[in-house]
Amino acid sequence: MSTRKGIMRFFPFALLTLLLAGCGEEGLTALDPMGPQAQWLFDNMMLSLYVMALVIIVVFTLFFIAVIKFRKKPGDEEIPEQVEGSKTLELTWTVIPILLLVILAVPTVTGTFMLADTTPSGPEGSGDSGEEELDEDEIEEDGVTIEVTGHQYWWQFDYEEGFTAGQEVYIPAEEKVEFELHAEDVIHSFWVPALGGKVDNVPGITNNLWLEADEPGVYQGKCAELCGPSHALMDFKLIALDRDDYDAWVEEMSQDPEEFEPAEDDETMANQGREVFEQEGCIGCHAIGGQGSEQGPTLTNFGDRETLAGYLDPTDENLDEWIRYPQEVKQDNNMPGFPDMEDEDMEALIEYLQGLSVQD
Ligand code: HEC
Ligand SMILES: [Cu+2]
Repeated sequence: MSTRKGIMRFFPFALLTLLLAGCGEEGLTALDPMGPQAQWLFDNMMLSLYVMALVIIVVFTLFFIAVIKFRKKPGDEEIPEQVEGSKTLELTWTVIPILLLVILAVPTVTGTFMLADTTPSGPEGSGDSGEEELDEDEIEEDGVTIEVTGHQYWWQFDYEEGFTAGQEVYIPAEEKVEFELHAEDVIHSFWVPALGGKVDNVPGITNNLWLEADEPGVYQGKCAELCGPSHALMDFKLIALDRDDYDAWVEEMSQDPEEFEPAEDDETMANQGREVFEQEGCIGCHAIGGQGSEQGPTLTNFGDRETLAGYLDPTDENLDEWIRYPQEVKQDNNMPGFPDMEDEDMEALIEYLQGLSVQD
């Protein structure tokens, strides 16, 4: 084999390496677990990897020993002694795989029950201390359950306190949080790789999932079920806050609708923007502070968004482009464009939307 051929043989592997390098999108990895569920998945993956590696090493070592030791040597003319059947060997290669399967099955089965119990933990955390049992009533009161609805191509999060958030789901850190998954139109899948496995959002069905973040932070989420032309852009964020900050956020989000209106002074840009928002019919699809329709993502805390439409930087320029030509930014999404909006109106509208914040 020429050197050149040798190199060509490795070409597919080189290509694969390049492809796999693409798997490094910021925060979208299950190999850096940031919560107990993700940790469990990771540990199980490593366990099965070790078991498989062990099997491969043992089998291939025996195979090569056999091939090398018993190959035909110069001068070997006679057929060697033929051995058939060996009870010891048969038993060995039956019992060892059974043991290996048990080693894999025990953590898998116990973990499956652990994953299936989606009861939220409340502020006590998920540590399974005996005391937790005693406080069960309290836990039910304090534990956080969030309804998640997948839409083409955005996410809606309904909280028990009665308010709605769009695109970004806030949870308290160090607590087991329950998610009830629904879909409005087609099947989507809710996935925060750093925190746990994905579970499908299926129209007409409620699926349950729990996740816990070990520490406060912003975690990248993604729709993991092909749901249409803009499926790949159906990203979201999971934002874990300390319990106190989370409680403060919930309180801000639950305020009366009037609290989200710009101050009374008619001259401000934000006030003009609010008028444009009503006149152009944005309010027919977007609610703010619970006021308006929820056909599109709620904009109550739009000014706090990490992204625009799930994946863009929320700059004024991007917002302008989005409002005028949403179909070019996110193909097939359900927002109509406003290409002819007056610059002055647009400026006021942007000012108003960017100012919608519930954080200091
Ligand atoms: C017919 C319903 C409809 C109307 C009218 C509408 N929108 Fe939307 N809007 C949507 C939908 C649906 C989305 C989600 C698109 C996606 O990401 O798939 C959206 C997304 C947005 C977003 C991004 C939200 C986020 O969280 O990133 C902004 C901002 C927005 N719209 C502003 C406006 C403004 C301003 C107007 C009025 C000028 C308006 N919309 C009119 C349906 C509508
Ligand atoms: Cu989707």
